[in-house]
Amino acid sequence: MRYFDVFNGDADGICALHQLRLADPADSQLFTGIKRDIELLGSVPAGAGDVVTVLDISLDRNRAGLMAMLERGAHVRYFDHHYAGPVPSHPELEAVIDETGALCTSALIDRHLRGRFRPWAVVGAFGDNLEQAAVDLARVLELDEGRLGALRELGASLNYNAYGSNVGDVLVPPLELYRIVSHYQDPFEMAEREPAVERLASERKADLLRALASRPVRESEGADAYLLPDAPWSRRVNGTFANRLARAAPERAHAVLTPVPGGGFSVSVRAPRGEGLSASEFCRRYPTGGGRTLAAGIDRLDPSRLERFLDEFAEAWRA
Ligand SMILES: [Mn+2]
Repeated sequence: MRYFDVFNGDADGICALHQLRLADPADSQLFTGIKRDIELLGSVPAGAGDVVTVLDISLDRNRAGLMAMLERGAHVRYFDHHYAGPVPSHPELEAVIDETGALCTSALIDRHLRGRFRPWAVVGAFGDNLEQAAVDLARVLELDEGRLGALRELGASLNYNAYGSNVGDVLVPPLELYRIVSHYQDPFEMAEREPAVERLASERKADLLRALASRPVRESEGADAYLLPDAPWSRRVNGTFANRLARAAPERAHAVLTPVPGGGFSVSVRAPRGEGLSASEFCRRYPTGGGRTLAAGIDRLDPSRLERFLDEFAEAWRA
């Protein structure tokens, strides 16, 4: 029997897998990528007798790969909170999917493990910008503001590393970042003494300062859209900047567009809190769009559709 772990290379995906493997160590083959590399299951050669664990990547975007490995006889455990579409019913598939927008994959794993590695679930939730979920998870830990802040910063830094249009844009390849994380039992220790974390935090802050100097390219009643310059730093900070904007003005919608090599734009969308159109509903109107309730994205927006996108985004959440 072989084990395959397939996970999103962001904070939530990494912290979800780390909790699982702290509880149940296995010599597994790892498959991951940057945020936009989510169609991962097609390349996993699992078959009869193998166990595949899939964390924090959209089932809808991996449906073909999932069905193929189930047909080959693999057993699949699937935990996620992105838009899934219809979940196939198959005796070899265990799926825990939560699309309410309130929980992240690290929180689903925390529930599965009855809170055994709770501080890592808090890191994953902060990484996904789910402030309320993170604070709720942290309550039983009775952390002071400084310690809670350390987990928030660690989540933000791990998450920041996952953005970029290719592995060359990011500071640490996601697989390597997972391996670094996997050496730490205690996230506070990692936050304090891991050089990679220190580097990610300082680069994140520098990139964010550059982004915060930009003005919206389109402002409307309930929505602001930003267009960052064509540079690796702006592709890295795209999601971090969108999260910052959403925290500063949660009642508004935000879009951050960044040119990508080869043409077009990568887009991060944050929906206003509360009822109404979700970010993933909006993004799925475009080819290569998808995500979750409050945070979603478009992997590549065709340049010819830029003006129309800005109009449609301005209209989407008009009061
Ligand atoms: Mn997630």
